[in-house]
Amino acid sequence: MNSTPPPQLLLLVLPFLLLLQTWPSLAEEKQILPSCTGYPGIPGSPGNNGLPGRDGRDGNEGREGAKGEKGEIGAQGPPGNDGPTGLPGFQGTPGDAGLRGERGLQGPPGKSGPSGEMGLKGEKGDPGPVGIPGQPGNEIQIAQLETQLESISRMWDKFSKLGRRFTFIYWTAHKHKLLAVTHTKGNFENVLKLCREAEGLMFYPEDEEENSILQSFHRKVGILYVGATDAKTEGTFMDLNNKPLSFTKWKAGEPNNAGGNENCIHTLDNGEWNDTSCNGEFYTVCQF
Ligand code: MMA
Ligand code: CA
Repeated sequence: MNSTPPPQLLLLVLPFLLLLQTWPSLAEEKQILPSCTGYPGIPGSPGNNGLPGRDGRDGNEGREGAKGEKGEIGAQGPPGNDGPTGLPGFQGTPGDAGLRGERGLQGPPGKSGPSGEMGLKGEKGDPGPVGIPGQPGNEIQIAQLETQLESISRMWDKFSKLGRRFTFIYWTAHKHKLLAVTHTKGNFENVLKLCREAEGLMFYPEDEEENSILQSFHRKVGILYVGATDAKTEGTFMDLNNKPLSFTKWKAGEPNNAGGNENCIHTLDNGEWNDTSCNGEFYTVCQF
C-alpha cells in the first residue's frame, strides 16, 4: 500500500500548518514569552469546496399512481395443444365418376339365344369337285332315289319361300303339294293376295282325291273359294295358271252365272261347287 497521503488530505491540512507558522504561540501556549501587541493578519482566502455529502436514506413509498391506458394488443401466442378427436362428419356427396378402368378379362360365353326364323334360300353354290367313280349300282334303285330327291328338293323350295305375313292354321301335304287354309276370310281378290304374298297359289283340285281334301278343309272352317275364275271369258273357267279346268265338281244346274255376275267358285258342304260372285267373304286354300 502507498504511504503517501492523498493530495486532498494535504489540501485539508495545509491551512492548519500555515496557522501554526503565523501564530507560533498557539504551539507554545504553555511557554511564558515577552508579550507585545501586533496587528491582526490579513484574512486568508476562502478554502476549497468540501466533498459532497453521503446519499440520504430512501424516502417512503409514494401513493399508487392512476390507472394507465390500455396497452396495445400483444403478439399472437404459440398454438395451443391439439383438441380431442371430433365426431364423424356427415357423408359427403358422391364424387365424380373415376376414369374408365382397363378392360376386364373375357367372361364365359353366354347361353345360346333362341333360333332365328328361317332365312331366304341362298344362291346356288359353285359345283363341287368331281367325285370318285362309284360302284356299279342297281339302276332302278338309283332312279327311285332321284325321284325322291327331286321331291324333297321341291318341298324344301316351297318351305323356304313361306312368307312371314301369313299365318296358316291347317296344313296338309299331298304328293308334291303343300296345302294350307288362310287364317282369315276375304273376298276373292283379298284371299288370292294372301296366297301370293306367301309365294303360293290359290288351290284348284285337279281330281277327286284333291277335291276331298278341299272338302275336309271346308268342314273345318266353312265355305272356301276354289282357285279358278271365268272373269276372262264368261263360261270358261280356268285355274290361276290360266289353264282350262281338267276336273270339275259342279252341283247340278251350276254354273249358272246367276245375276250375270258369278265369276268365282265356292265349295258346298257335300264337296260340290257353285259359281258365285267374287265379292263374298270366304276362306281359301293356298298351294305351295
Ligand atoms: C243363289 C246363288 C247362286 C246359285 C243359286 C242356286 C239365288 O242364287 O248361290 O250362285 O246358283 O243360289 O239356286
Ligand atoms: Ca251359281
